[in-house]
Amino acid sequence: MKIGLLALSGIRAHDPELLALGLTLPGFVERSRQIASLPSLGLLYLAAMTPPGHELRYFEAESDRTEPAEVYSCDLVAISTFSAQVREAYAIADRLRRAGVRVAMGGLHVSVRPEEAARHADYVVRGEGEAAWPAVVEAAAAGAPPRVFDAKDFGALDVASLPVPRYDLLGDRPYNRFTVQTSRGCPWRCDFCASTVMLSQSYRKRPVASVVRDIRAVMRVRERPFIEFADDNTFVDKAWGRELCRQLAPLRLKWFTETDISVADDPELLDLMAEAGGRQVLIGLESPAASALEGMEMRANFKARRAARYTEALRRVQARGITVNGCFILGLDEHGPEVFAQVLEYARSIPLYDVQITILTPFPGTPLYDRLLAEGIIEPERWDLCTLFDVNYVPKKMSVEELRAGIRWLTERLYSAEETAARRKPFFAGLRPQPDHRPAA
Ligand code: B12
Repeated sequence: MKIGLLALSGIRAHDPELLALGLTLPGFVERSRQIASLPSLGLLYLAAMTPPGHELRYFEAESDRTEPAEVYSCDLVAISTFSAQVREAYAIADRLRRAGVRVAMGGLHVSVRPEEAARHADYVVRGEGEAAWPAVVEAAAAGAPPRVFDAKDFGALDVASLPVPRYDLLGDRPYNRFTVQTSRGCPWRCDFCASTVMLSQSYRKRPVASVVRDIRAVMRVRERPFIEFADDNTFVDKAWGRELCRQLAPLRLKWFTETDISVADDPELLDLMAEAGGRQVLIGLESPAASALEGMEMRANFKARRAARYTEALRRVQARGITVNGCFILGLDEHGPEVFAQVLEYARSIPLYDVQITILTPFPGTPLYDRLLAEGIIEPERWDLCTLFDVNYVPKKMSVEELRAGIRWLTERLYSAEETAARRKPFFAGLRPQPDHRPAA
């Protein structure tokens, strides 16, 4: 068969006023450009698991979010879904099926709404796709009837046996970053989190040698790549993290990752991260007021317990030349209209190179979604609004309009050229050797 892998990339947001603002603000535009064209790692993993004897092609949807004409020449097309683009994905799937092309769908969204996806796709996979994919290919080749496959029926996935993603299929598309996974899942369970924890609850680290092997495969496609680790939380295990960095150092990479504030507890790890090419870590600080963090992380109340020590921790990371992108969520239960000014003030008071603000988003499948649905304060099935920049629920202590206006107000201030420069200045100053650290003449 001819198998097409169709990725829907790019950024999604609908609030027209926020969009208009974003397009003019330097701090905002910069991050969007960096990430807008990451390839779909999930599809590259499926490609690597495809049984021999089939022809494989990787496609990106067009900039108007329609499918390229060549996908119609495929016998089977695999589409990966996030909630925000799932309606576009369904529309593409419907058109392909009308034209006689078989469609398989997987990814975070359809894993939690398989019955919805089954109305648009021949084959739907719940959970991590690697083990189920050969069975999907076999079903499509045999013209088997539509079916929902559950990863659980194919046994526990051993991350040590993951193949090298087929980066070679990306051809010479102009990606400015490449994704590699070092781990899957996260030991914490934040009620809003809609990342890999949705596919499999367990936290698993990959062997460091496999990560290095995959990066070498990226380097065959791009000699000096910038790597974005597509992990939920990279440095949970500090000893493993130190070993990872030791083995990354000789590759002379630059990389970005998401982790939690506990990296700052381990000075040796921080040194090794810097030596290994760590450029930025994205850390969820979530809220300026610790009270809003109470109970958010449901296993050990991790986030609320840490909040008091943020400043010192962030300083330790940035002193190594690794920038921190601190993330705040707006619209938590405890947040009233005063939160926007509080975040502005707080972000100014702590050492951060970049700031990310997003709106609390109940994604389907999360404990947050179920809670707000039970309370009757969510717009059900408005998946298009699951962008992190749009509002699909009624916050507890402010109106929807106050939340929308507040994020615009904060966006304008946090991402202005002056504010961005002022925020970054201490970072660069902090890198200069301090007088007491200079070697004696
Ligand atoms: C890289 C990334 C992107 C890239 C995606 C590139 C691409 N073309 O796919 C870019 C930058 C484009 C992106 C955009 C967005 N993203 Co994003 N992104 C990520 C990130 C950091 C890693 C995803 C990843 O690579 N995972 C690793 C792979 C291996 O896992 P996977 O994709 O889930 O694939 C596995 C299974 O799902 C399954 N599978 C997947 N597809 C298929 C298909 C078939 C046929 C089968 C059988 C199986 C299968 O098998 C795979 C292997 O096990 C995650 C955060 C995180 N830490 O996970 C957020 C994340 C996925 N993004 C998120 C969001 C909200 C967005 C945006 C809406 C943001 C915005 N406002 O624009 C947009 C979505 C727009 C769009 N185009 O879809 C949310 C999604 C939540 C949700 N449930 O929908 C996440 C979880 C972050 C978060 N804050 O919660 N993102």
